[in-house]
Amino acid sequence: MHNHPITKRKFILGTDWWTDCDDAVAIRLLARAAKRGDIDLLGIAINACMEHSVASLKGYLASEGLTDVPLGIDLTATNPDDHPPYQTRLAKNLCPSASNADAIDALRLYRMMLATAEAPVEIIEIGFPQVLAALIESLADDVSPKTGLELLLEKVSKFWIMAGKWDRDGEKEHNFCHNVRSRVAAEKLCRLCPVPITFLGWEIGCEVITGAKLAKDDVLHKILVDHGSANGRSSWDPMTVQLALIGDEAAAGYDTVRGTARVDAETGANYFIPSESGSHQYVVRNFDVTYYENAINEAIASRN
Ligand SMILES: [Ca+2]
Repeated sequence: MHNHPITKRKFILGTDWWTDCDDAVAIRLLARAAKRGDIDLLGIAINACMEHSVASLKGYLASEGLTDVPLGIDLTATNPDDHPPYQTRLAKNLCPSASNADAIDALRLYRMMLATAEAPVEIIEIGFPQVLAALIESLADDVSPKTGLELLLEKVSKFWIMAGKWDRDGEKEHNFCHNVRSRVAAEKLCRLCPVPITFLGWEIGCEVITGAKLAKDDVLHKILVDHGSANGRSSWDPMTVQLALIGDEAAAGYDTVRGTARVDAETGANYFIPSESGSHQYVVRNFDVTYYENAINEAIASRN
């Protein structure tokens, strides 16, 4: 008799891991799924760069029981004026010897993982889009003789992206609008991405507040406190990760609108043209906010 191992779904996460704390809530969801063995977490690429970016994420992942997740960072995406207190605390307490030099270049991480992984891989993005745009436009290099487009077409089945505001045309959301790089990259991402994208927009996560019920000694609780969100935080990033982990928009509690998304490279404003043949979708909540709050709070609950 043959044992047929169940193929685990494989994910690469992109995160800004910046001043906000919803990335940390999202990463707990992903880390727990990986720790349980439900998924393979191939790597995490950080697309904002501060003094303690890598050390704080390494420390946080270690506290979640993950010590061998490959990390990448975009060292050019500097935010030298930002010193999120949660990052300083995590780095100091959990990974004092690490630095940003302990991660490889974020684009290289994507290309390495896609070159070696078996298809299908799914990409989750809860930060800025410049590394994904660079991946789409990347050429053959020492990592792979294939272009980024070829790697994506061969290996990636789906993008799950927190970005945009889709309840009205012409809206501006932070991940797309952050700076010139993110605006230009967002336009390219929407125009050139060769695989389907499901977007979770700002309007979906804003009123969904999670993380208020954690134990006082939980690392994630301290992150929320450091951010000034002891009573919970909007759930843009955790809802996106939860949606990706469930892997089916309807099963995760959403309707979808299919069509083609576009971003204005100058302003960062996003637009959507509905169509049956479009390769983009954005989600619309099917239930009351408490449905999503309860699902996430349960999945991130502190352990004794
Ligand atoms: Ca984020």
